Amino acid sequence: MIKKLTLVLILFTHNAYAFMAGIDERRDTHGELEIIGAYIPMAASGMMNTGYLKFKNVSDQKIIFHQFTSPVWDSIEIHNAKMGKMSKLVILEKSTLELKPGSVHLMLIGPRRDIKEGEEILMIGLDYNERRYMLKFIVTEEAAH
Ligand SMILES: [Cu+2]
Repeated sequence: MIKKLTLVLILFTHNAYAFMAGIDERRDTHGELEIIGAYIPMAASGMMNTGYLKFKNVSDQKIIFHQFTSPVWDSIEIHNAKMGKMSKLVILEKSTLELKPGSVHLMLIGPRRDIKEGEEILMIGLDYNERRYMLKFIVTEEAAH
């Protein structure tokens, strides 16, 4: 029940944001991609932040991201488990893709300000059809070492 509520909230915020930002509604996602449990753990001092989440593509077409942006970082890279930069992120039709520690992740580079635990941070993912997907992350406590 809580998960359903969260999803509704994200969709509502998405539409409101799209409206405010003047994003072309025809390029909006219309719920074909679910964003589950997106989080950014606090990093140890001097370490870069990373973003994790699970994508669920409920549409019958693959979604290929090639860019992620956020007002909080200068750039966001898609990295594989060995910190190698990937040019794209493919989420096959009717399937899920999880970005998690020790695997594919988003590398958040060049922070423009400090972040704090419990904060919500927005990111925009851009796919090859130039469609924008809004991702909402929550900042969590630093992962145990
Ligand atoms: Cu990395």
